[in-house]
Amino acid sequence: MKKKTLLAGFALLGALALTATGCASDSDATGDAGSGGDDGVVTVGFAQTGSESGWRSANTESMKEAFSAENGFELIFNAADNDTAAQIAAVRDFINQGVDAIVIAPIVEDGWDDVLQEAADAGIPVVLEDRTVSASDDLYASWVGLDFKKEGVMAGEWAAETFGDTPTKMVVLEGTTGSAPANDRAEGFDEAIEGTAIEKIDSQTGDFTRDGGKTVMEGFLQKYGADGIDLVYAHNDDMALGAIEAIEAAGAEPGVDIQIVSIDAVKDGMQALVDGKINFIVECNPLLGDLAAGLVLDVLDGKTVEKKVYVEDQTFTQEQAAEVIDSRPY
Ligand code: GZL
Ligand code: ZN
Repeated sequence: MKKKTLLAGFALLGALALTATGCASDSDATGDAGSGGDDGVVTVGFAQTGSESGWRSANTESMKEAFSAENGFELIFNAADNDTAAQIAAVRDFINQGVDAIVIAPIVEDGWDDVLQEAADAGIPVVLEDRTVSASDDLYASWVGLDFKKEGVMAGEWAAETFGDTPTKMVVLEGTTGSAPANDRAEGFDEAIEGTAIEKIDSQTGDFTRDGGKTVMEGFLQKYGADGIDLVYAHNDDMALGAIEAIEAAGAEPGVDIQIVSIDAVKDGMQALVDGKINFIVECNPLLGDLAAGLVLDVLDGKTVEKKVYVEDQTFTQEQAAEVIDSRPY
């Protein structure tokens, strides 16, 4: 499937913004303002993963700003505290409430077929944002997010260039087990370091949380000693920040004795990069709200939409982070 770039995404957004304006204000003769109920308000149920990381907070803020009352929406928000069963129950609740559309950031890839089929049977379109599902793409209208495998490749390419043929012992702090970013970031990174002297000596989930990263890193340090670890690959900044605490508590210098490569580029992660405690970060853009809202309006207005809308990412060295940190929106 041809990937849409961010630029095309913004073009789409421009068109959609017009639709949105038209939609919210156009109440035609029958009083039906198009896609919304008879008051023209589009009611959307949003099933968010929870509040596990700085990235998640920025994503939630972006979604709430886009699905706002002034943009013609009534948002019913649910954060599932990283609990898949609770998230599926929230979606079932949206269906029972008869919302106009449902948006989901699915905690894990599997287990979505039944509830997505129920939404389809109820005639309620579903748009996925951020993470993806393994269910057939006939069961949702569109997905907007990031290329997690590419993020893993970019992190792995940095590691390959930095360590190359130097024997390197690496531990991995994995994201939430079964989630698309954890699966794809691992796959991309492993492909990128094939043939190098980087050896993955251990890998464990820290569930994308700072505490999780700290606890898992403490375990690795007890098992291998600070001298037995050269590199940490963290699937997100929050776990990297937890690992930094553990490494410092063990009397080692993060970014020097043990290098760290991470993904997200949230403010705290970028600060650690500037401070030399992280060595390289791959961005994962959380600002998906406007694109998701545009897709919802387009789908409700019967327009054809791309099945996948990719937002571009970038990467940061310590020097680059110092240049941009004050101007970044999250
Ligand atoms: C990635 C997103 C991940 C972030 C984590 O798009 O799903 O979940 O990398 C967040 O910080 O918890
Ligand atoms: Zn409309």
